[in-house]
Amino acid sequence: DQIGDAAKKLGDASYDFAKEVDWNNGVFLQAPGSFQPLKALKAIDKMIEMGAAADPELLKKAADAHHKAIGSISGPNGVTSRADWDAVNAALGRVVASVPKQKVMDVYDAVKDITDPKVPAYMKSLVNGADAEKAYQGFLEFKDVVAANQVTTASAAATVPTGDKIGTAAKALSDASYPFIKDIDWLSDIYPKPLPGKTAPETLKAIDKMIVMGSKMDGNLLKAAAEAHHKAIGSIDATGVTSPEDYEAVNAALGRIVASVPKQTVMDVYNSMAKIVDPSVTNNMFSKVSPLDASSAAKGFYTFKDVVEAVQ
Ligand code: DGD
Ligand code: CLA
Ligand code: PID
Ligand code: PID
Ligand code: PID
Ligand code: PID
Ligand code: PID
Ligand code: PID
Repeated sequence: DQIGDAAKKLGDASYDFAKEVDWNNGVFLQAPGSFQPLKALKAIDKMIEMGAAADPELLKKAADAHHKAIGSISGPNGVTSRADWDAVNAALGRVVASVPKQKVMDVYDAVKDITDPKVPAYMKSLVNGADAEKAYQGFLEFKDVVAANQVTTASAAATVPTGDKIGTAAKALSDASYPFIKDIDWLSDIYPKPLPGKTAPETLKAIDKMIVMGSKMDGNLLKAAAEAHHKAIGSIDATGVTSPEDYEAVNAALGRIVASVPKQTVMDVYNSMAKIVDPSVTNNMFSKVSPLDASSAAKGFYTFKDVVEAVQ
């Protein structure tokens, strides 16, 4: 297709730049400017809306392309192969073309709003500047091909199951865990801190398992989960906490996407995360909330998971 061909040209223009970026640099975990959690949440909300509008099949293929690209990483900078670099660009270009232009621009504008204007120049200063400019020129040509292949109307909303066992169980889980949710400091700057003692390649392994799980999920249910998060973001209070009803809808939606993949795929995520999350992290989280609320939430989760497993 045209986007695939254009991605090869983009690769010619951008792979030198890709090789020069230190993908293992911890700076990429930081907010791109001052820490503004509520504004950042707005930007993420725009990404969620764009994700929910995208073609689920093309999202899956993009996830697969990333999984494959992780498998061909080499060298100290963590760069993927030339062929996989091109495949990721092509897959993302197709995702972008599957949503109306305005949804893409809304993400750009919202991210711009939390990005310090000095950030792009700083990024450029870490690589060969001429190669960055060549890559950007390639991106400008690529985006014209994407725009020429772009849909103009958004896809239909997801179908949300009703009266299913997971929906019923989500009510009980939400009642048991909402007090805990209210105890958590959602606006804290602790969450974007690096995991103690873990390198980027180690962390990427666990993220790879999530990418694999995402790719196996039912596309309609994943879209429904994105829509539930978007709605929940719309009802947050000043501390960042969503309403009980929207919280329940998020739990139900997430239970359903978990049930749509094999148990082992879920356990692969859990086990790979358990390897990189030191018990000190969990204990620190626990120390900041009411222990009774946390254990009620945990009990609720362990009951919920049996219902999920039964329909999995
Ligand atoms: C950049 C963009 C990269 C900066 C990286 C910031 C992104 C951080 C994302 C953090 C979000 C949080 C997500 C994670 C959450 C974690 C949860 C726990 O360097 C601009 C200005 C605005 C920059 C900010 C907006 C970037 C938006 C990027 C997309 C958002 C996506 C995604 C997020 C991430 C998550 C993914 C899953 O646009 O951009 C560089 C540009 O900066 C440079 O400016 C451009 C002008 O816009 C353009 O008009 C033009 O002037 C150009 O061109 C210069 O510069 C000139 C000529 O016109 C060209 O023809 C050519 O010759 C060129 O020069 C060659 O040099
Ligand atoms: Mg990504 C984007 C890393 C998994 C879906 N992703 C980005 C970039 C960053 C990144 C490179 C955001 C920061 C930025 O804009 O830099 N993703 C990244 C990693 C992983 C991952 C490390 C780990 C596996 N992503 C992942 C998965 C999905 C996505 C699983 C779902 C399938 N990701 C996704 C989308 C988008 C990203 C939809 C974006 O739109 C965003 C992005 O790239 O926006 C431009 C700048 C970007 C780069 C350095 C990448 C190359 C960009 C072009 C080809 C050349 C460079 C031009 C110029 C020099 C700089 C960019 C200017 C900009 C205005 C265009
Ligand atoms: C400028 C000036 C003009 C020239 C110009 C110009 C540049 C405009 C630009 C630009 C626009 C632009 C847009 C970009 C958009 C990036 C969008 C990224 C979206 C990320 C998402 C992440 C996610 C997911 C995901 C799916 C999940 C939801 C999420 C489900 C259902 C200024 C050059 C024209 C870069 C969507 C993918 C996993 C949230 O206009 O003179 O330069 O860049 O998890 O959804 O699972
Ligand atoms: C524009 C203007 C509108 C019209 C429009 C428009 C276009 C927007 C577009 C577009 C946005 C867009 C985004 C693309 C992003 C590509 C990002 C590629 C990332 C590749 C990576 C590869 C890799 C790896 C990996 C992980 C490793 C690092 C690597 C570590 C830690 C402008 C059409 C709406 C194409 C990250 C995955 C293995 C490098 O908005 O008018 O057209 O395209 O090895 O991580 O090692
Ligand atoms: C400039 C002027 C214009 C011309 C121009 C220009 C240059 C702009 C540039 C540039 C922008 C730019 C951006 C780059 C972005 C790279 C993003 C990389 C993201 C990598 C990640 C990696 C990771 C992980 C991971 C998970 C870990 C955290 C991490 C935990 C819990 C100035 C040329 C346009 C290079 C996200 C995945 C392992 C961080 O604009 O005229 O030159 O470069 O380790 O999670 O640990
Ligand atoms: C233990 C001991 C026994 C008792 C027991 C026990 C506990 C086991 C547990 C547990 C398992 C477990 C699993 C959990 C799994 C969580 C998985 C999260 C996945 C996240 C994903 C994120 C993503 C996306 C997304 C889609 C994108 C890709 C991504 C596309 C196509 C120890 C109690 C049985 C909690 C998938 C969603 C946006 C990456 O066994 O005696 O306690 O918890 O962006 O994909 O867009
Ligand atoms: C298990 C054992 C196997 C069998 C199995 C199994 C089950 C795994 C499961 C499962 C995992 C799972 C995960 C669930 C997670 C629910 C998470 C809910 C999150 C809700 C949030 C709501 C909100 C917001 C929001 C953003 C705001 C904060 C809030 C800010 C900054 C165990 C079956 C495989 C259900 C976060 C979105 C508005 C609070 O593996 O043997 O069954 O379920 O307002 O952000 O303000
Ligand atoms: C213990 C012992 C057992 C019993 C038990 C127990 C307790 C465990 C616990 C607990 C675990 C736990 C975990 C918690 C996790 C909270 C995670 C919150 C994440 C929030 C985020 C917010 C954000 C943003 C956002 C984007 C911004 C960055 C942020 C940018 C660029 C010990 C009870 C089981 C509470 C990610 C979204 C706005 C950070 O196990 O016997 O009690 O709690 O602002 O992006 O700025």
